[in-house]
Amino acid sequence: LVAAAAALGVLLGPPAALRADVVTIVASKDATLYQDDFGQFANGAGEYMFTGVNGGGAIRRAVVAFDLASAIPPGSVVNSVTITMFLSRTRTGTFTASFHRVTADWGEGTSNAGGEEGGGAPSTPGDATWIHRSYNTVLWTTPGGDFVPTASASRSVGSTGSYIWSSTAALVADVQSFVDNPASNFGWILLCNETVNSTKRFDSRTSLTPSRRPTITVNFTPPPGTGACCFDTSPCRPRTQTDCETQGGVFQGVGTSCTPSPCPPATGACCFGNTTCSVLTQAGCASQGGTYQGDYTPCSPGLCPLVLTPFVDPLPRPAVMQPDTGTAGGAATYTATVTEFQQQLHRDLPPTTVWGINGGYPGPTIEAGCGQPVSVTWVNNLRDLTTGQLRTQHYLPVDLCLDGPDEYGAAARTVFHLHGGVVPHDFDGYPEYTQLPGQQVTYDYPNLQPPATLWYHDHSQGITRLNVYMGLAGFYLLRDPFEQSLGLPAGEYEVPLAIQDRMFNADGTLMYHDEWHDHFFGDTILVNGKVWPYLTVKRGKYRFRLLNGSTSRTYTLALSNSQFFQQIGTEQGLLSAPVQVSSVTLTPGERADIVMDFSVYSAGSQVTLVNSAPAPFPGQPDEGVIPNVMRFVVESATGHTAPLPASLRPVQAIPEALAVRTRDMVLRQLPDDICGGTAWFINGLRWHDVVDMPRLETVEIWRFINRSAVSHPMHPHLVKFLVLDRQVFDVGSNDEVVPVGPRFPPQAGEAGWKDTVDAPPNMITRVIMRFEGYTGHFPFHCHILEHEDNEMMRQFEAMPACTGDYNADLTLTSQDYFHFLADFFPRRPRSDVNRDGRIDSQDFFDFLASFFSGCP
Ligand SMILES: [Cu+2]
Repeated sequence: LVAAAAALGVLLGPPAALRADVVTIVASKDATLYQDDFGQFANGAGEYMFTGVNGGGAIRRAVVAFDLASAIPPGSVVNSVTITMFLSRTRTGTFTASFHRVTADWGEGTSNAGGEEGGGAPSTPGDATWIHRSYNTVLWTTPGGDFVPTASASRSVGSTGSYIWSSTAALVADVQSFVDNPASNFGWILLCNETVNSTKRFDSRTSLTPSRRPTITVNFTPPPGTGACCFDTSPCRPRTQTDCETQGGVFQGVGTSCTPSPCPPATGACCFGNTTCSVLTQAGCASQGGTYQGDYTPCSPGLCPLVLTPFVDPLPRPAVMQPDTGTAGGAATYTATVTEFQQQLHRDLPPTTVWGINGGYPGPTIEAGCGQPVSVTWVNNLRDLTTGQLRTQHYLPVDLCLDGPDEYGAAARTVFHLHGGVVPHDFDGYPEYTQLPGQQVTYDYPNLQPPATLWYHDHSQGITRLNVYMGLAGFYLLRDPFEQSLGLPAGEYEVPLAIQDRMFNADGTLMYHDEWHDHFFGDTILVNGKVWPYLTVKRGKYRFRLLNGSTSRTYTLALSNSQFFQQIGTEQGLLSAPVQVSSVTLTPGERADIVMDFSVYSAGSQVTLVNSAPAPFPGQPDEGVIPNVMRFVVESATGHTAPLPASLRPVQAIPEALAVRTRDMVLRQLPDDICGGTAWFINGLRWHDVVDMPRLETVEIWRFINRSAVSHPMHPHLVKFLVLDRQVFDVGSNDEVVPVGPRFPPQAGEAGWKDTVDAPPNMITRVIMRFEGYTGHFPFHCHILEHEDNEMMRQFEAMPACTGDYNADLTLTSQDYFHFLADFFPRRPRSDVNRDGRIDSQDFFDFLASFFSGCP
């Protein structure tokens, strides 16, 4: 027997010593259950997950699971378990966070909130949400997740950093049950104190920082007959010889252990800037100056970030648009043709497919003179670059649920709005009057308004953000002899700067969300279509027409040396006098006219235009900031050195007493009963709800009451306004807005004629304006393009002045009615005054009755 046993021993090798092994593995899935928004929101693919209660009183719970079966062979005995999480963002306070075993399976979809991720994103199929185990087919038995009431592990979590939940008997029992029965492994749910504001944000398994991903470390004793098994693409694991070889590993012998690993050192993807990737060991990657992406990560496409060096490309100056007839700067006609083409947006980027006007992104600048009409024929000639055929589909993914695409699908529609222009309704770029590829329209711009830094951009219903992102924007500079007599820097010393953020794929193509999101924030800043360019300047003054042409991003612009500069104008023209400032903040759509003096620098100096505005805005300091904008390189030549005039153009205040009406515009995010999730609303109404009918030749005060957490840059078409003041408010017990504290007047740089204004969160922003110009429907909207594309755009009807003379011949005749009706109804199929679905004579009567109501 002894001999037989010895023989058997020789046959099987030495008796397997039952040695403990240790594995650490990253989560295989994770998600956040957001209690708010009725289970419509999720964050399956996000970088973060949340637990605790947010400022609005809504609970968040994180769910996380680990693929233990692939790491721990069946029959193992679990000895100890720890879970490690990285807390990357937190409200002040220390709370107990507890893992509970989840008792039902759940999913992780492709939803990705972006930004700080606190609000989640619209759910995608398979997502776990507050009510769904798998959106939107399988529900939890109990909303908020099905889990064991007793915690398996708890600890307190306070400030940011790495936290380890120590081993407990319950945690060991959980893992043992997962190893014994892998089909029962649904992971854990992480609960935080749910009675107070306690939000904690942890990095998820898709964190961009691999060391911050959730991990579980299990100490276990593998069953007899197993040994270390080495793989090329995953770490050493205990296996039986048969299992090891079946799975493509190299068996190291019964009783061998993975702790320490006998296998060759791990390799993984190593990134070398500009998307180059090699599979190397961590040490090899470091020695070659690369960035290691983690053990066994493959070099998959898009893994390595694009690294673009700032300030290597000269700043492009948009060309001046050349007229077909007349002269640039005077009365003229133009053809502005929209096409698709490729343009190099940075030295190290492959050419990017963009849309532009007359071959340029941004489009060429239209130079115009006050009182000298300009006519522009806007031609939509968007063609697929590869086939040459007129586009039947947009270049970017179109969210078909939004107002506009719900009717027109993914068509590559365009329509141009002259932002800040006082323009008749028919030529204002009404969002529904879009042109398809192959179509064109001629707009007449009367230029009967003071000089201003105007800009043109696409305004197509529901796809404005996509069209502007593709490049459809340009300057329209309106001048008059008075302004030109002031001796401001001109010619080569006057430079328009269109500032926009973008994000690129590795192949140079523009990256944008597939579905509508609350915001889009790019990771690079372009000025006039170049990423982080530089401008060589002479030693003297430059006039910069700053435009924030971004979809969502706000900029607070300053010089890197904190040097002061002069602000001389706002959107709608010059200030009454130059204002010395150290920074200027521009929300999307806002412009500032500034003068910087480079005569104070020595030749060869460099000074950078930097940005410090968080995204979203106003947000938290440093959050989401892209600091670089562009750089100025000072050469030795002397430039424009004439002093600035002490006064510019007087700004005549409108007395508040002249206002005939105050309108409240409440800005809120609300559930969207059409597309699901939430959308942004003005007074809870939508585009087709036309209830605001200001009369021409009257003055009104509008109060933008922002009941949301982000700034909304509000822009009414047709009119210019003055900012009166801003005031904090509380919300009373009956949901009423109660102003508190003082009214803050606008800062000096904002005390001019404007057409777009920052309405900050939790404040009432009051503006005063005189309605002048033209009757008809005009949009007013938030200029965060994601917001205006999803309901934060409505329209007012500018009613005729109480003379009510449509022919302007000073007698009101039946001809006036005919003209008015002919103009009114053909364009407006939805203009059913009675809202009974039919347009009939009763509608005419009702309309005319309201038309002149309120007139003396
Ligand atoms: Cu907004």
